Amino acid sequence: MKKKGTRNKKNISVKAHKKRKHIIRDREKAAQNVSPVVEKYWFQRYNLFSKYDEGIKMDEEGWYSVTPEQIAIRHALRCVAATAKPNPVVIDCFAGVGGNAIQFARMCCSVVAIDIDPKKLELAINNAKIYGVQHCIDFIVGDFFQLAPSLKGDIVFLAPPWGGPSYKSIENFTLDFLKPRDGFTIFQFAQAIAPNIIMFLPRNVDLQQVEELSWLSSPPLEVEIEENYLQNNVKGVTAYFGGAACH
Ligand code: MGP
Ligand code: SAH
Repeated sequence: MKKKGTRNKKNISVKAHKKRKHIIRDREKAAQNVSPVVEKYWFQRYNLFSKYDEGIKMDEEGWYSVTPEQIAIRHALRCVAATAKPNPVVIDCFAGVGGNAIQFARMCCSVVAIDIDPKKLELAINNAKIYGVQHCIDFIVGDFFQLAPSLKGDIVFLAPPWGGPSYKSIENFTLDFLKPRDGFTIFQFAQAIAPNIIMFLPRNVDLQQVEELSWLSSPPLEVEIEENYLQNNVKGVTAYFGGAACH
C-alpha cells in the first residue's frame, strides 16, 4: 500500500523538475540570442544540424532557411546518383549557412558554395569545420547572377530565398514569389551552367509551373518532383531536372 502523501510529493518533484528544465532552456535561448521569429526553428535545431551543440552558428535568415539535415542528405545522395563521377562538382548557388553544402561535401562532392551575404559564408565556414568538410568547399561571396556565366559544374543546386517564413500564407506560391528574381530567370541562369539541376522549393509551390521550367530547354528536360517529409510534416518540395531526374 502507498504511504499517505507519496503521490503529492511525486507531483511536486515532477513540477519542480519541469520548472528547472524550463529555466535551463530559457537561459540557453537567451545565451544564443533566440528572437521570437527564430524560436520555433531553435526548437527544431537538432533536425537542422545534428551537431548543433558542437558550435553551429546561425543568423536569423539562416535559421528559417537552412535545409533540415535529413533532407540535405537526401539531396546529396541524389547528386551522387545523378553522375557516374566519384567527385562530382556541385554548385550550391544560394548556400546560406551551409546546410546543403556540408552534406554535399560529406558525400564526396566538390562543392562551390555561393552566397551574396559575406556573413552567411562566415557562418557556413564555421559550420563546415564542425562537420570536418571545409576543405571540400570553395566559398565564394558574390551575386549568383553575375557569377553564373563563369561557372562550370556537374550539378546545379538552387535553394533561393522564398520571401521569409510568411511564404506559407500564399495559397498558390507561383515562381514569381522567389527572390531575388523569379524562378524562371533563376532556372535559366542555372541551365547555362549544367543541364542537371535540383531546386528546393516551398511546399505550396505551383507544381504546374515547376514542370513548365523543363520546357525552357529544347527538347524539354526530364523532370521529377518529390515532397520532403520530416517527422510526418512536409517541409518542402524538390524538383530534379535533366540528368538529376530519375530515368
Ligand atoms: P517553415 O515552413 O517556415 O517551418 O520552413 P515549419 O517548421 O515547417 O513551419 P510550420 O509553420 O509548418 O510548422 C520549413 C523549411 O522550409 C525550413 O526548415 C527551410 O528548410 C525551408 N525554408 C523556409 N524558408 C522561409 C525558406 C527560404 O526562404 N529559402 C529556402 N531555401 N528554404 C526555406
Ligand atoms: N540551402 C541553404 C539556405 C539557402 S537560403 C542552407 O541549407 O543553409 C538562401 C540564401 O540565398 C540566403 O543565404 C541569401 O543570402 C542568399 N542569396 C540571396 N540573393 C542571392 C544572390 N543574388 N546570389 C547569391 N546568394 C543570394
